[in-house]
Amino acid sequence: PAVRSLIAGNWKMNGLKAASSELDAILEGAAQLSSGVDLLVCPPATLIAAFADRLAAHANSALPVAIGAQDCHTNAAGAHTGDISAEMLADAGARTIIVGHSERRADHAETDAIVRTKAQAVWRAGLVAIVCVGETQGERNAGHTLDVVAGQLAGSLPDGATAANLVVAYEPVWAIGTGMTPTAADVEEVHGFIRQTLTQRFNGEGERMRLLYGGSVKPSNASELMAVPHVNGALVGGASLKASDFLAIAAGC
Ligand code: G2H
Repeated sequence: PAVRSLIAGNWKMNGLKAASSELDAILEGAAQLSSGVDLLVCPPATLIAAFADRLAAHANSALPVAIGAQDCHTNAAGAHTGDISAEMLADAGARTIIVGHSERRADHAETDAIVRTKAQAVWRAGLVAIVCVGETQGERNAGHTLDVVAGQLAGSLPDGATAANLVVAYEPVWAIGTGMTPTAADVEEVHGFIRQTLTQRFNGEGERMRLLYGGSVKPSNASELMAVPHVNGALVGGASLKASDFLAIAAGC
């Protein structure tokens, strides 16, 4: 089935208030994109409310752009110093939340069970979850890529996922921020496997879920990666910080 593409920018821990000029440039460029592409900008939490307000105030209210977040706590509120709930992010104007990024899994010891609970928290707040999976270099070298991805999908995705509430991002850990990318054939193998797994578990919904590739996506490699079967967009880190690069990636789908 035809699936709209999604180009999601994960700004990670980058961006001060002055970066709203990049958002403005993205909003201007978005009007020029083909109608089959949606854009998502996930700035640090400190900028979400301001970015959402800026998007809402834009003269063109039909822009295919949304603001998202990079993580959330599992609970809605409570004694969790420094944490932010999905409900708070929704209140600030986020429409989508990334959960289980490999940097969260590595830096904050997030297990599949935690990621699954976070995805449920995202849904509790009425938002869309982007759940990330992907193997390390060692796991790929050992020939375990599909086993690792299968385990992460089984453990990180809650029951009740639909094409409307879940996006899956395949991000090989060794390709993140390194400039190295898997070959198109490698991406096709993993995305085909993810599609098959999602369809077995979620039936027709799994056929229509958006599957993003992430890891060193940039304007020069985006069109080749986006043309791979079962790649429905990209999760872009470093290259999403510059509006012109982010828009060039979106133009390549
Ligand atoms: C992978 C990606 C965005 P980058 O983490 O999630 O980052 O494009 O910088 O490799």
